[in-house]
Amino acid sequence: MILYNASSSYYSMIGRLALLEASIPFESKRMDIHITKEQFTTWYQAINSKMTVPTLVDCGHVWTDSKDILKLSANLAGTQWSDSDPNFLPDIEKLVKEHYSISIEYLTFGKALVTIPPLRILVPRMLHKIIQNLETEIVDSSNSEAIQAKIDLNQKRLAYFSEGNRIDKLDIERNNVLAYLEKLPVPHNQLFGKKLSSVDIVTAVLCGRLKMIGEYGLIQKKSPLDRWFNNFQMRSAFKRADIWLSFQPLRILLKR
Ligand SMILES: N[C@@H](CCC(=O)N[C@@H](CS)C(=O)NCC(=O)O)C(=O)O
Repeated sequence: MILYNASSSYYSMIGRLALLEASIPFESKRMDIHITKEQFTTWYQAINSKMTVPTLVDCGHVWTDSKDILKLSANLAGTQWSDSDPNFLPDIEKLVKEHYSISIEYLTFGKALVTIPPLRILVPRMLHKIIQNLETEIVDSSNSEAIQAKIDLNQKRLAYFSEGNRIDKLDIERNNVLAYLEKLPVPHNQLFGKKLSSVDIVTAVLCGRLKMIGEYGLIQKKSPLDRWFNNFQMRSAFKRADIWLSFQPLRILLKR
């Protein structure tokens, strides 16, 4: 299996962690989605028309969403994960769905724009440029529907990041995270019993993101969830999955 992923990408982290925790061997192909923007290349569009990471490829089979990579990992992990327990599965599925309704992008960039003023000019400029390039590309592309969807998405991002009150919008995202965290079961070893579950995977990546953007304070110190995350960070798969706990701009510049 080949996992096309970007080191700093939240959903790539879910893909990496899920596969590693399920002991599924894969080859990692690191993508540069920030500087050369490899997600827009023709060769990558042929693999994933949505132009997002992660993408998992296995002998002609392609998974273009971290949700699907997570599901596949849970299936292949079988009884090693709590997802295989029918008593847990409905709650696991509900929480995974709730996790995916949090806008990680608005949370991450929203926080960055509040704390790093030059980004208030740079991010809209970068989005304008992406839209312009996509508008040129759409003219003779066979992937025009997906490119149009990407243009629309970037217009939406542009509006979000240039209009309204930044602090109020960040507060909305913080509240969404809090609402999710409050729904989690109190961890006993893992979140659903002794075994790992899909909810542990997405929550570990979410906690990592909160650390990275300086919002880990949303989790009470020494609470069961804080203890659970501290233990989770000791896991070998967590370390190998390269979950960013701090922002590493040099790696972005060096495309690693
Ligand atoms: N629903 C998708 C979302 C993937 C996604 O938005 N990935 C971001 C990186 S975290 C991306 O590829 N961004 C590049 C872009 O939109 O141009 C998933 O879970 O895989």
